Amino acid sequence: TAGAPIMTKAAVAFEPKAPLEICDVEVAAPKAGEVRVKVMYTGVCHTDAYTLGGLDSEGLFPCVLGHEGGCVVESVGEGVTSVAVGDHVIPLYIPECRDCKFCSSGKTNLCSKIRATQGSGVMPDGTSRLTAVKADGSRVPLYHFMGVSSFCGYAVMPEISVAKVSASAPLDKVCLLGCGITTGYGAVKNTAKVEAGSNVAVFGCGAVGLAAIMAAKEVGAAKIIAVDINPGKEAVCREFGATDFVNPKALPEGKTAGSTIIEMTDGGADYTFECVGHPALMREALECCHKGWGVSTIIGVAAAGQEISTRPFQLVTGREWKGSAFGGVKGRTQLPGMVEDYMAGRIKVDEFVTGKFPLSGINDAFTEMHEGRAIRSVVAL
Ligand code: NAD
Ligand code: AHE
Ligand code: ZN
Repeated sequence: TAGAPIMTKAAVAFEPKAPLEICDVEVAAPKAGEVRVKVMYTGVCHTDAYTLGGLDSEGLFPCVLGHEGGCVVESVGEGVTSVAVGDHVIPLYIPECRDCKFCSSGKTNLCSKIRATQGSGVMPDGTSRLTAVKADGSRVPLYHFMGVSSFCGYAVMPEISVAKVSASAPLDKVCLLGCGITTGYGAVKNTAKVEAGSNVAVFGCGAVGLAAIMAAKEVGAAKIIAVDINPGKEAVCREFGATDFVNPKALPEGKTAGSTIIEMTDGGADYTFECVGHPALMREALECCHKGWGVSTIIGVAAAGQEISTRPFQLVTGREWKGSAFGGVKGRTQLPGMVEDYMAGRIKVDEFVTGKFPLSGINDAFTEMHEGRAIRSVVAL
């Protein structure tokens, strides 16, 4: 019944660097302005591994990770008007309130409405809706993660944190639009605004990098140079649109990916994207941009405490350093259209799914990622 807590299973991160544990979790009813969703499927993003690895300065434990959900609204709290029970939704780790200074600016997708509480692992009223219930009956309150926590049978979030999408779209695929695909694709189209005929280099070819390659091909980029230390990625990069593949580990002595890209592009790429999260690679991606106009976009998330550096002369001479979160996409406004683009065959989504796992196998999904075998694993709740 609406208003009652629900018992479900979740993969709980009790501490950093430990495997997730499948536990009974009680999910409280949505309060005013909130929705409770049944999570049908979730992707596993590198950011989940990053936070589980203890590298996130905002990481809080014990928590329920996961932020790439494909969900159905189970119940709504008082005053919710934008979605109803039964709607298919994709949770948004960047909400869209359409009211805050950021949403109103027309300049960014970074809604600020609930960012502070979200970063503290709680709902806007300062409390959690998630409690682990142990075999002996003891109760352990859990933190939410990125305002989503999709490694759980049910999740609760404010209504501004869900995008209603077509009910005919398969949730085991479009869950990936909740982060990885949208991020790389949007970084090319919204953040860097790559033009036809440009030379593009993408550092790191996981789901985020491949989505950047896909978008670069769509906009008609000339050269699309994929860079990855995993030689097994070459074939898929070319399928997604890469014209060239550079493995930094297989280059002749004295050459780097950056120097190779500068040679291949007569002085530097017009646009580069860092999709790994390593500050040294961010520098390399900036410095292999073309003098005068090259734009490098940071997408990768670096470990707590790390910083980027370059000679200021790199910027003085016309290179631009940018960053992109969720591809600059305003979720409630733009995600439904991305789902339509997928349904109409204009963007790939199925091709990103390399494996499916039951919740009980979620740690194997992390292993697939760490060992370089996965683009995206999808977990069924
Ligand atoms: P992933 O693990 O699927 O892919 C990373 C790829 O980088 C792999 O193919 C790996 O072989 C490659 N790689 C690793 N080290 C490399 C190196 N030194 N040089 C070249 N390639 C290297 O990860 P993902 O899910 O695609 O995420 C990529 C990054 O983007 C992560 O840092 C993640 O946290 C971040 N991310 C950011 C946003 C955002 O909104 N800014 C959204 C999603 C993910
Ligand atoms: N919490 C980290 C930063 C993590 C981060 O940069 N997150 C990205 C999304 S990664 C998705 O896989 C993001 O969108 N950030 C915007 C935001 O507001 O968090 C830290 O350094 O503290
Ligand atoms: Zn992510």
